[in-house]
This record gives sequence, C-alpha cells and structure tokens, in this order.
Amino acid sequence: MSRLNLNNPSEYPEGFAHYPLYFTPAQQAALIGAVKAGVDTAPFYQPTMPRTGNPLSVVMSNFGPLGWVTDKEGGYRYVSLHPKTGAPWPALPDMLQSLWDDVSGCAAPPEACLINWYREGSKMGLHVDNDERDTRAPVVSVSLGDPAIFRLGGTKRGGPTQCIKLFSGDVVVLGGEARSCYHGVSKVDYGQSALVPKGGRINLTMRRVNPAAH
Ligand SMILES: O=C(O)CCC(=O)C(=O)O
Ligand SMILES: [Mn+2]
Repeated sequence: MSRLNLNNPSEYPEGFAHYPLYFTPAQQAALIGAVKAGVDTAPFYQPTMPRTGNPLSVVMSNFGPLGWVTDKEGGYRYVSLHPKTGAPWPALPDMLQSLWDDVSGCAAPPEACLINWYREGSKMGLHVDNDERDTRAPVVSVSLGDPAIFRLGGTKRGGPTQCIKLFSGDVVVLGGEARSCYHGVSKVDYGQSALVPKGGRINLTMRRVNPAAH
C-alpha cells in the first residue's frame, strides 16, 4: 500500500530528514560539473543483479575511497577500484564533504559516494542499505535534475509506504531508525529539468562503510 499524501513530515520515521532545495541552482550546476569531471575518469557502468545478472535500471559510478558495486559474479559489495577501468574512484568533491559535515552528525568522513544516473524509465525498487559494516552513520543523499517520487516504508518488508517528491537540490538523510527503513524511487518525471547533460536524474548517496568514531 502506498499513500499519496506527498511530503508530510509528521509521518516521517525517526531519523529521516528532508531538506528541500538545500543547494541553490548555481551549487547544483557546480555539483553536476564535479560529477562530469568524476565520470571522465570513472565512467558510468551498467551494474547487474547478483546471481541473475539482470541489469539494474540505473547506471552507476562512485566518488571516494570505496565504491558500491554489484554484478552477477560478486554481488553487492564495496571495492576501492572501478570494476571496468581498474582505477581508484575519484576523490569526494569538497561540496559533498561539507554537506556531510553539516547534516550527518558524524565526525568521520563518508567512505563511499554512489552516483546513480536515472535515465528515461529508470527507477529503484524498495530496499534497505545494509552492505555497510557500520550503520550508525546516516546515509546522506542529494537529488539533481529531474524530480522523483521517493518511496519510504518502515523497517519491515511489505509494510505501508509514503511518497515524498524530491526536486533538484534536495537533500535526504536516513539516520536513526530510518537508516533501516525500506526506500526506493518509484518514478522520475523525465524531461522536466535541463540540469543533467543527456537528461534524467542524478542521485549522490554518501555512506560510511567501516566502523569509526562518530
Ligand atoms: O535515488 C535515490 O534517491 C535513492 C538511491 C538509493 O536509495 C540508493 O542508491 O541506495
Ligand atoms: Mn538506498
């Protein structure tokens, strides 16, 4: 069951925060510039599902010492090298480190920043981020480009979900109880924004992977 009352903070789980338009249009353009520079050295690649090898709907790259990858043979994991080029991932842009410092409440830096590119028709099924050894730090994510419908459920699979509309420049934090909540992207309003070169939506998701002092 999915309710259509969009963006109702009184219904958000503990630890969930939505910062509408955290980044100005000029800052969003600068972030897109940083993504363009990053994917020059670490190009988007097509991730595939563990076991079946079915392609995910998004294409991906990463910033930071670790990157989240998935493929048929190895499954979901963090690796320090790009699976196609064998090169280290590019460094996390300063603007994203500053965002983390501002909203995460975690003194240690994020180790991974996944770059998801949603092209026409892309979405992301409901899931919990649980490939990290340390889930005390929150997940902090940035939306750029086309608006999206973010679905947020509870900690149990199959429970009710609510829909939150995310626009370019919005930031979402999944901490506390929300760190263990199901979430996904049910729809992208493709073609609404001209920010992303070649169109669509870019999501930047920062996570800690290993235990650290918080
Ligand atoms: O695109 C989004 O807003 C969410 C992405 C996400 O949940 C993930 O990459 O784990
Ligand atoms: Mn996620």
